[in-house]
Amino acid sequence: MLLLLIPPVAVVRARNGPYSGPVPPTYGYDATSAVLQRPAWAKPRRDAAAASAFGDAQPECDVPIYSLTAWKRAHGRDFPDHPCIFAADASTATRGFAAFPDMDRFLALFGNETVEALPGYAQAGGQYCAINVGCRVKIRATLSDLASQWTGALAGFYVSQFGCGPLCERVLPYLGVPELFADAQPRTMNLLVGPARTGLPFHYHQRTWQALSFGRKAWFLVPPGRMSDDLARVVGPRIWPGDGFVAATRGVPPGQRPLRCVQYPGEIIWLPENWWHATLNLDASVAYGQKPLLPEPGRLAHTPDVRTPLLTAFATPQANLPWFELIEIRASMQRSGWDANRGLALLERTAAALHDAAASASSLGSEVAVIHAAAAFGLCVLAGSADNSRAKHGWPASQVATHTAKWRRAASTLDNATCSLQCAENCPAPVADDPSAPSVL
Ligand SMILES: O=C(O)CCC(=O)C(=O)O
Repeated sequence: MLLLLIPPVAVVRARNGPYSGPVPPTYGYDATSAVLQRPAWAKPRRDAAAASAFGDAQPECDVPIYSLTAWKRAHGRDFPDHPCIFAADASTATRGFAAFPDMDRFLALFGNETVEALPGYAQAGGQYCAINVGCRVKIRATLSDLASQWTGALAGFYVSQFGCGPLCERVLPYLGVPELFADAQPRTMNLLVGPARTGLPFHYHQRTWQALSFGRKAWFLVPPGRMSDDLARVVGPRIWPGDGFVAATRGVPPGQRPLRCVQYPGEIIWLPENWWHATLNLDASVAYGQKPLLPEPGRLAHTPDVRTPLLTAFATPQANLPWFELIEIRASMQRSGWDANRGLALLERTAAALHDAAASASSLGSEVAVIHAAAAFGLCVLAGSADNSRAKHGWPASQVATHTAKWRRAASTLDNATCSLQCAENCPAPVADDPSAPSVL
């Protein structure tokens, strides 16, 4: 069946009512005694002698790896005040861990569910799709149809659900909540399904835990408020997919690159609030988790001996109103009463920074094609935003057109295919060889 390109308004609506499908198989997880007989596929974390998944001589995980049981013994119900991994054992395992040994099994169970998927660059923690422009690059299809094109046209299209839609409702009975988090009221549920090389660009939010059923997932972390301009240029918060920037982090020390950790099946990652994070699936994977409220406000363990060393390499404070914070940029335009000159200047600054960061991709050792696609998408979004302000807030048409034509031309030159998707009929011909190509951008 052909996949449809859909307008941004289509939303998968959650079905109400309890799950009434077949009882999930348990595959060795004995729910009554909570004893996990590790299935054969649940390989141990890693062989100490094995090469790092990041391809350099540095440790594969910069954050502590705890036994959940030992953490609980030491800290009771307090959550860690720093990012960590809880190692796979009976205390982290759920039926989901045991029931989905691989993507084939997951698709056999849930492939008929309709899902929405976006390329990594359009996920962006919602930013680039949240400024009233809409993501034309979103697709809606059954999970099986989507998966059939993961090695082709839809490589990079990732299912990331943070509200519980039909797929999540059917998967939920297979999942459990590890004891440490069982008392905490969840704000939202995470369900992420994708092939290797998918993931989310850097973003941050409230505290979160996330378990992995199968596959390996690389996490990149930057402490709260410490996304410096230099770091941002490498990792392109909100917009560069992990497969765009990962090569640029190879062999570089933390601080000049994010902290990193590879999560393995059955492990849980914990992130306190406001830690910047991005992901890159190293294999096809299914992950699930929750963003919990604390059992009691403020109950984070106080462990400066662990937390402080994780922060020290990131000394530079985060830039004020950085180019990547589109929601903040939009709020600033709103505060100025949608003043056209100020708004266009802000969008121009954002477009220029985006373009400059894309232009430095090759010198940084990033994956140029991936970064250029992301930047092309972003420039189209900025142009769409200016057009919307013309229509809604009376920005002068000729002034807007001068800027948007330039941004769209730059988008087309960076990646014409992505420009055609997001700028659609407004995407001009590329001008790669034009020496008078936009100098501002
Ligand atoms: O698992 C992923 O790919 C991303 C999850 C994430 O970033 C989140 O839950 O906020």
